[in-house]
Amino acid sequence: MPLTLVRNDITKMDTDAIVNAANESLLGGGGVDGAIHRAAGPELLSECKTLGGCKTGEAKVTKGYRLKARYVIHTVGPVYRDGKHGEEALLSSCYTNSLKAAADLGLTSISFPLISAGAYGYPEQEAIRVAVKVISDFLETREMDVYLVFFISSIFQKSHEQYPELAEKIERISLTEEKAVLSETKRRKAAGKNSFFVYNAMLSGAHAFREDAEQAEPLPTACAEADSADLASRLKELDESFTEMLLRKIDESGMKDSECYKKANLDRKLFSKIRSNTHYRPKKNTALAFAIALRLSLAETEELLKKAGFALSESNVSDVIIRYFIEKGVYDIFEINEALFDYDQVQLGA
Ligand code: AR6
Repeated sequence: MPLTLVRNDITKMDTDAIVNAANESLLGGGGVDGAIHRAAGPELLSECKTLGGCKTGEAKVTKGYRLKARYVIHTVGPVYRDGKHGEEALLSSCYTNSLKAAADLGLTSISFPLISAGAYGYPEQEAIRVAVKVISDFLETREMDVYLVFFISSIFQKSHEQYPELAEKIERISLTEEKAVLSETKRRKAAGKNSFFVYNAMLSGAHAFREDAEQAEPLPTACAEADSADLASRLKELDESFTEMLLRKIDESGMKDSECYKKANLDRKLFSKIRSNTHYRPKKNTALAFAIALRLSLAETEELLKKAGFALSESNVSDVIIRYFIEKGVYDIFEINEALFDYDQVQLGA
């Protein structure tokens, strides 16, 4: 799960480290800094007092005390003036130095808040762009589960403004879904059933991808019955499998395996499992992540999905978003994931 965007309070994140958007004194403050100190307890401030502050763009490590995270990595973002005072370079080095500190400690997971995007006034969309760029560059060469944690959901409205045609398509689906839910609720009421269905329907919409568990398909076994000879011979002539098509497409693209799974926002372990099993059955979002990494056309994406037993639907919000980006020729998985996140959909790869 290399980079995942989540809505949460960072103090609740169960990762090896969480990052604090601190100030140069490291003696606490408001915003995320205040929340982390409150949740970690007074021992955190005692340790911070021994560190002698921290310069803007740098990072210092303490223990996590009462937090779930074992470590807090304190970094100091720049105060935003007009974007012409080295703000981007300083903000980038906050992420780079925090990731480096985590890697030096041998950590495998880390959560970041949106550094500088609160009291320090960095424009939110710009701050997101810098964060995603530095983290994804880092993940090109390192393995780590990185979470970018958004506290207030309303700040993440980029997709609605940036892709108005997409917003329209999704609105149409939502209206159709709403109508279906309402009429099902009416029907259930008339039949004296409870409205649990509504809740369930909403959940299954948002988490549709999670339901199709990743698994190895059982190998076809020989059929003993004489009248199943035809079936047996068909099974022997199975078409190219998902794994076979994936490996072929990687070869054709000239990419290295590691380049491909990193572009797909996937980790090495999952890729090795797929590589070593010709009949591997991936989750739908894993298959889609590879389609994006390999810059497959819509037809090729459909073909790859079909091999894993899936299709792109016109009435599913995630599918409409992914189809939209493929049609536009946008194959940056992080840009697509931002839109999926914005519409409360499960992200690709992660
Ligand atoms: N979990 C996740 N994100 C949070 C949380 C939380 N609990 N609380 C706030 N945010 P800010 P800065 C988000 O102001 O801009 C402090 O006083 C918030 O919505 O905390 O780097 C320090 O001591 C925003 O998106 O940090 C410094 O003096 C992001 O975290 C100064 O503020 C950063 O907002 C640092 O300012």
